[in-house]
Formats: sequence, C-alpha cells, structure tokens
Amino acid sequence: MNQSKYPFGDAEITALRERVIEEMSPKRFHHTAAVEDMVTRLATLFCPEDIPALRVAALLHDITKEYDVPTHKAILTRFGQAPEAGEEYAYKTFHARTAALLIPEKYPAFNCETVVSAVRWHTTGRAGMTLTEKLLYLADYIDESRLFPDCVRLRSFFWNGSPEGMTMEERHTHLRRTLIMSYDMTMRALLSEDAVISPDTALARNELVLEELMCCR
Ligand code: DGI
Ligand code: FE
Ligand code: FE
Repeated sequence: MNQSKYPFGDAEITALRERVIEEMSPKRFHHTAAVEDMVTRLATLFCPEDIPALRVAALLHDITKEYDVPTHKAILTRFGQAPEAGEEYAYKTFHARTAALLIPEKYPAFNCETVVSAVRWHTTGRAGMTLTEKLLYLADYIDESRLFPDCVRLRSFFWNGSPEGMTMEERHTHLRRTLIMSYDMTMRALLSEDAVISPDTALARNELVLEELMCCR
C-alpha cells in the first residue's frame, strides 16, 4: 500500500479546491490553480513525497490576498502579531502571514507544519528556508499564468536548464541560482518603486548568495 506522509490525499485536496474557489476572485483562483500545477512539477523533481502538502499550500497561499490592510492588521492584532520593524510598510507581504495564521481555525484538516510554513514564507522567503518553502515561493513566481517579463524570464531559466536530466545535487544548485535571480529581480523592482524591502527578503537573498559563493568559487 502507498504510505503517504500526510493525513490528506486526492479526495480531500479536490474538496479543498472546490472550497477555495468560492473564497477568491476568478483571477486569483486562476493564479492559485496555476501555482498548484507548478509546485507539483517542481516537487516531482525534488521531493515527490511532499506533493500533497505542497498542493494544499498552493491552494491556501493567497486566501487572504484580497483582504484590505485594516483587515490584515485586525487579524495580526487578534493573534498578538503586530508587524515587525520594517514590515509595517511592506504591507503587500501581510497576506502570507495572515493566511498562515488562519489555516488552523479555517482549515483544521490541513493544519500541518509543511503547509503552514510554506504559506507563511511564500512572499518573502526567509533565511534558512526549507526545501518545501523554497518550492512554493518559486512556484508562486513562475506559474504559467504569469506573463510579466521577469516571470517569463525566470520560468525559462529554470525549465530551459533541463533540471529533469540533472543529478539531485545539480538540481539543488540550479534551484539556488534560480532563487537568487528571483530575489535580484524582486529587489530591483522594489527599489525602483522606492518600496521598503522586508528584512526576510534581504536575509533570504544574502544567505543564498553566500551559499553560492562558498559552493561554487
Ligand atoms: O500574492 P502574489 O501576487 O501571488 O505574489 P507574492 O505573494 O509574491 O506577493 C507579491 C507582492 O509582494 C509584490 O507586489 C511585491 C510584494 N513584495 C514581496 N516582497 C516584498 C514585497 N513588498 C515589499 N514592500 N517588500 C518586500 O520585501
Ligand atoms: Fe501571495
Ligand atoms: Fe500567489
């Protein structure tokens, strides 16, 4: 028999998809479904055993994206989590935090660490990201519904590198290089808007760059 690491499978994930579609605009659901597909493709290469959790995390990652800032702040306050210094002005990152906070009460059947942490860190990443956190972060960036030039470029960089034909070690190096490229593009875009860069964004990028320097020079 197939032993899954997770207490949910295809039937529960299909029911979740039908519930999530009711909670967001058609546009947001279109993106959500595309992230589910992309994270499944990525997890097939890196950690097939985590596909159920990553599909769930994809379905839940943007459930609060369409809330306004006062609603995010009210949720954060209810959970005793005022935004940290530097995050107060990076309000577009709030939805990752509030979605993760609401999972235990709104979706208790899917309240597992892999799901919640992938949702929590999907926008900024963080220093010390787990593999599953990295995969949702990247899938959110390069899902096929995104046509923005940076996204198209990053999607091509990852898949044109033919990661299917690589050893696992080469795949991890390719993933790191793809993530570094994503952070460089995000930070350039944020700088061009004079936006506040979340400390987690900066820490995640620096850690990956240092790993690259130590490994490959
Ligand atoms: O929710 P999505 O649109 O699917 O994607 P996302 O969760 O990656 O959110 C992207 C938005 O978040 C985009 O408008 C840029 C913003 N963002 C990401 N990192 C930071 C940030 N905004 C600020 N101010 N600082 C960050 O570090
Ligand atoms: Fe998001
Ligand atoms: Fe998203």
